[in-house]
Amino acid sequence: MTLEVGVLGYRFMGKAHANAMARLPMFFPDAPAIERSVLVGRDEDALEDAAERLGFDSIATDWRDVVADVDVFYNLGPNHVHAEPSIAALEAGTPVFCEKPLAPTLDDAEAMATAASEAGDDVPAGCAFNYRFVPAIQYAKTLLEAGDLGEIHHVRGQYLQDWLVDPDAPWSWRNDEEMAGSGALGDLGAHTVDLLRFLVGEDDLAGEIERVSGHLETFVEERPVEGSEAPAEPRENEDGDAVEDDETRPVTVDDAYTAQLAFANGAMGTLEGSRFATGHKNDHTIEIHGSRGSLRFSIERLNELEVLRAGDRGYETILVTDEDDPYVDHWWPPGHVLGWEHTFVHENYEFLSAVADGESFAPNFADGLAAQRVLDAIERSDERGEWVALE
Ligand code: SOE
Repeated sequence: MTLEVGVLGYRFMGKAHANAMARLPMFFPDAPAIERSVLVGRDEDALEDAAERLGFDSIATDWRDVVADVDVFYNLGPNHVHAEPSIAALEAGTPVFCEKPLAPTLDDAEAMATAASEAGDDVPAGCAFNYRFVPAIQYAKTLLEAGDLGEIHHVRGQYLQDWLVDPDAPWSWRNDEEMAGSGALGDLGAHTVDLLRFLVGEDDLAGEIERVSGHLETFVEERPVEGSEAPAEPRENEDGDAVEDDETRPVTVDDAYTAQLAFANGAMGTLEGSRFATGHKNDHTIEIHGSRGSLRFSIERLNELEVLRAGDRGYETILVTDEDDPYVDHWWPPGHVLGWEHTFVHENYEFLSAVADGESFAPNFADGLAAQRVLDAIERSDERGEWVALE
């Protein structure tokens, strides 16, 4: 059977997932057969063009016409359109793959997780935390699970970008609280929190995150609108008339955040995410220190894992490109490195296989919600100026 896939969104994430789907039959011959059936968006001309480039058979300008008719629905739109279409799809029994953060608000994330659990385990609802699918990260997880690092004391996660350090960088939906929910916190922090949960939260190494302390900052309060990445929502005045674009729009989310975490088993965590880290383009770094060793990973060197065992005088850099490393046998001989886009191929392979087999998939909406709870608590902690416990 060929799975007909409907995809909402055709910009950055639309391209990343369409590329992944196109690679699947070439490199993962046991992946289920899929058809890039329908691409969904609002602007018909832009959609036509994107559907042609990204290999979709047809277009639709209303997701309501699509979610029940396809075999799988991908929600790759801005955060404020994650909840309604995803819930409608799940209510129709259609599996959903939704980009991160799961939703702009905790309420939306809770509603989405409820819809997913009501749809049942044979209707997978995945949250696209693609960094779980880096071979070096999965290798790190096997070391942690084997107890190689011992008792976990410190976890550190930094996600540094600099695309907003220029005050004239254009405004986009990512700068708007209603559309994005939060800024660096949700966009970058969601990845970091999920990776730490994946690496040390499961298997009871560090346990759940129990308390957080957060600090959020907005450095530039308004930005020019022109050339923004996605068209802003059309705005209306109180009488419902369209309002012309201003020259600038306010930035209503954080540009950067920091947080401290306390884990159930006593481990301490520090997090940082910024769009103002000059010179850092997409630098997602994870460090973990245990009683028997430490490890270090950065997405800008995603084929490598640095490992230090107690007694060593420095880190050993392991190139995670051997045939028996996760996913590598599908690609090139050892040493022929993989890139960022491969993480999307791996997650699409796992998700679509789960759909075809009617099996559960992780990371799922419950994982998306768990990350959202941490982000929400970090935001509340910043507002209150005190540590906040997670319920
Ligand atoms: C933008 O900050 C962004 O594209 C994120 O939205 C992605 O999730 C991350 O992988 C790269 O940076």
